[in-house]
Amino acid sequence: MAISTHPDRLRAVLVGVQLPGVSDVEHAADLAELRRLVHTLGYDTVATVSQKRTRLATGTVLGTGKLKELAALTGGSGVLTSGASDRMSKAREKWEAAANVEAESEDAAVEDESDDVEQEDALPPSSEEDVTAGPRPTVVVVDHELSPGQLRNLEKATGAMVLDRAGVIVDIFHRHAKSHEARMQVEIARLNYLAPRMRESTGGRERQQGRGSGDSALELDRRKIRDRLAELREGLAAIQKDQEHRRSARRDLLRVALVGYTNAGKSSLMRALTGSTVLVADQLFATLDTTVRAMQPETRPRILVSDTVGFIQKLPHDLVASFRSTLDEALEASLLLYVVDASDPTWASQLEVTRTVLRDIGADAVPSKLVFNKADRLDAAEKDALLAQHPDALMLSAHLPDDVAMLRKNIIAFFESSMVEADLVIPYARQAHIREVYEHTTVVAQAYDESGSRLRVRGLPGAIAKLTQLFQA
Ligand SMILES: Nc1nc2c(ncn2[C@@H]2O[C@H](COP(=O)(O)OP(=O)(O)OP(=O)(O)O)[C@@H](O)[C@H]2O)c(=O)[nH]1
Ligand SMILES: [Mg+2]
Repeated sequence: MAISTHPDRLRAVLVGVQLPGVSDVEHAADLAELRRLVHTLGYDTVATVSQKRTRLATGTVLGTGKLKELAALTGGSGVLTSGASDRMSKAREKWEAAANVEAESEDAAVEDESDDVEQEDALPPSSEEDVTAGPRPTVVVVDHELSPGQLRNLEKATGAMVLDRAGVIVDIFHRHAKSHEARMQVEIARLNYLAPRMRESTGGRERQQGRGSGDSALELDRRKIRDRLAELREGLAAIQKDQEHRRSARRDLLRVALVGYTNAGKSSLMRALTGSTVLVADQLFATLDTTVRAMQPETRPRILVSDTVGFIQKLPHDLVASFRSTLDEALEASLLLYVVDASDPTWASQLEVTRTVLRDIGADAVPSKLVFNKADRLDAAEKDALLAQHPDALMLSAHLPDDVAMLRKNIIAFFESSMVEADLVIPYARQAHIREVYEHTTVVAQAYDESGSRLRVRGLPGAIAKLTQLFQA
């Protein structure tokens, strides 16, 4: 799979429509998040075009007046006549070349929007933006899912490359995926995202002229995608079977998973708890691979910690589905730590996104603890207010060793509370298996008699039942 080679620091304009039921604050937060996503992709946001509407306009998302305003920034015509340029923008050419997508053109249906003019309350642009300095922006990023037709219409009217939120996320995933498995998962999501956007191009003139029938060329592309998807799914299934194996071997171990919104600090806590060197970065979706490590210093029995991919609002469904191993990791943990960036004013809605995704896969039955991270950025009053609201939550900073020690104690206490004590008799002939006892339990006392060694152990009921069975056999 080709690696995207985005030109450095293209200039982008963000487009958002504030729909009914979305407050000004929420809308601003959505756009701020999109700006961070776009930044992660390596683009600078130089302007934001935002509009209040009762619904998204079918043809271009924006109303006619706002579309003109947008086009004035990018240097496009701002109109959707069939005479508008069909040529791809330079930025899209590069993007599509990097993405291995066929260059296409089309005459998407242009819808009449005359009845669609509504209030056009522009939100004040953020102060960081300066559209007048430097070259014109060549990328338009829309904070909504666009149909393939809307995307093409917007490209025609603006002369810029247009991406929607899902496209941005898919692209970040594509660039950050490291392991073989994550790369396969991302490619599946990416092909699923791209396939319908190719479908719309049936009948493109250039295509028909250049390659014979547009339909058959498209059919060929579609078949290629279908074949590749089948191949990827097969490969992924094989990897996942392998992983299931490993996971089932870990089933009786003590496992805690760090879950939460992207950038909450999961990997930072993973590092602090396990001494591992997983990537920590002030980026969205820094982590796309699930990592499992033993908590350090090691406990008896060992406690395994998993770092997982972060969530985000409006995460394309295919992407969620493709990160199955992260979700499985969460499902099989005995304890979920919901990590929240307490310094982010939108932490509550971020937590809700995490809860919803995990509820959808049935992981809400797993015992969990709320962890307010980045507490070093809060003052005492802010911390007190949060704890008053959530008395059971832990308030800490991944950067403070004392706080991490406190979290560690809490994790250990959680497992302690679900452990039971039992006696195991290990016949002398079976001493080779004693290692497994130490792996899964804490040995409280040990004695020897004629039947073998007698161990008083503490462990999870499931692990003790298995060991008892092992030594009775
Ligand atoms: N001030 C402060 N910054 C933190 C804390 N924990 C993490 N950070 C910073 O927050 C950013 C994101 O941290 P990560 O640990 O990569 O977050 P993550 O949840 O793994 O993010 P993704 O992998 O992108 O989902 C980094 O710049 C960290 O240094 C904290 O307790 N205090
Ligand atoms: Mg991470």
